[in-house]
Amino acid sequence: MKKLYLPAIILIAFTFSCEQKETAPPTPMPAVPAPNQLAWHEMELNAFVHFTTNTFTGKEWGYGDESPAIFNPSNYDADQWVRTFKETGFKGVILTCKHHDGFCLWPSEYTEHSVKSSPWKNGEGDVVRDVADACKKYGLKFGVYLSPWDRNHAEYGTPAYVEYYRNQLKELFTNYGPVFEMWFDGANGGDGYYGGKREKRSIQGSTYYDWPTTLQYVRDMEPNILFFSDAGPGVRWVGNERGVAGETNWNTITPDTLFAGKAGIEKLLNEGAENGTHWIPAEVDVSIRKGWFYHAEEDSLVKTPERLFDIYLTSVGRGSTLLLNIPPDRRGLVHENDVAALKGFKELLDTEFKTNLALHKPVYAEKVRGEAEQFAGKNITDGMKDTYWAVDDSVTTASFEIDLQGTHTIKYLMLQEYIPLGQRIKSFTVELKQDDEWKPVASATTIGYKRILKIDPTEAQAIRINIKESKACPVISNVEVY
Ligand code: FUL
Repeated sequence: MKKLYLPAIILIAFTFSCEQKETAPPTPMPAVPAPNQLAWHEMELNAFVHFTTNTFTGKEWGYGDESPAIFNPSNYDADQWVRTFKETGFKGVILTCKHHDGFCLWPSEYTEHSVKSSPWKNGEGDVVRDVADACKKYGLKFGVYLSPWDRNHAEYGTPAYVEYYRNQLKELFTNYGPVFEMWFDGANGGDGYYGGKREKRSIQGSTYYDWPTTLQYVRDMEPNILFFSDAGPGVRWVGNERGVAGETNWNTITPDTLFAGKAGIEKLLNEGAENGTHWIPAEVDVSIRKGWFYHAEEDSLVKTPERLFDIYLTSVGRGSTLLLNIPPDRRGLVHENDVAALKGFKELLDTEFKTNLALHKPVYAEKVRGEAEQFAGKNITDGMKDTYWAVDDSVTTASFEIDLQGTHTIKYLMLQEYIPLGQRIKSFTVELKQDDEWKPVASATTIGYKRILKIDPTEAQAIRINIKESKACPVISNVEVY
């Protein structure tokens, strides 16, 4: 009997000694993304759709007295919108189910101010249904914008309106889900139609809506929902509508320092806070046109593919998600000029980022966490998002080189931290090897989910990244070179 036990004892001892040698992964930073935030980062490109009576009046903010009779698209096709977004690389759609004018794009049972009072489809139409269905058909995620400010509603400013708002959330979340993101717009201009009173109404932005109760109400219906507002809690506003995230862009921020509508915090929203207590990344919302709604006079002002590409670099390329607004026209179609711009943008992305010159190329990292294979430099170029290179806890400066195996012209460099462990890197530099000389070509600050650097086209055989400053040991999951 004793003899039989011996191999088992050896095996246990061996396993135990292996376990002893195993190097533990870096401890996560105090703030890390929740699973729904991580999934949101990976979407990168979402479409925003602004459509309501404004499309027919030419306004940007309807007063609230617009007749539902004017909402009557002649050639409406929500399938065309979502198909276009799918074909041009978008992963989600957020629809203005109700903008500030209060007109509802679905037949809400709580108001007559909706598509059911419009001649369009004899009052039987439902834009929210069509977009949600098209999203399912094309495999895009669906999100809703329901303006808290309502210039039509007679009871706006009283507790009864807050109940109305929650009832509408219930309709949207129970009938049209799943919903991945909920957009709470902070805008409130005060004056409006308000059931015929035509007056100015002021609310206390930080308390009137009792957001904690409303958010919990939504979470009970959609546990994975991500809330956008100036202050999060899921995703924060980037602080401008120009398509520009901070060159330094921390995903962390301290929510106490913010609340929707608070003035003077644009820089904080734009850059985040290095020591922020919560993971609340910035979303970059910008329109393909001058306005958020379609206006025929802006047909010639649609952003060019090159401009959209630049915006991509200052949003996705700075670790944010781009929410690009593409407003349908009075026919109820994405206009030809917008379709052409989106196709051109997609072509540019496909051309500029066609061949990753670093994929599967050798990586030399002088420091590796515990000398362990699991954290080796090769993880940076293996094309897998869940493997990463890391160094020992005490190390906050480190370099690695990628051998490009031949001479290539380099135009872009893309880096990704392994953000499930948090955002760490504060600054880094890039050098390219030409013949036997290392030449500095770029320096930058944060990386986060993704950082893309555009560099003057330069011939090189190798690339070296020097991490100069990091909050904790750097953890890099991916580097691509184009
Ligand atoms: C702003 C709104 O006032 C605009 O009309 C638009 O909806 C934009 C996305 O957000 O706050």
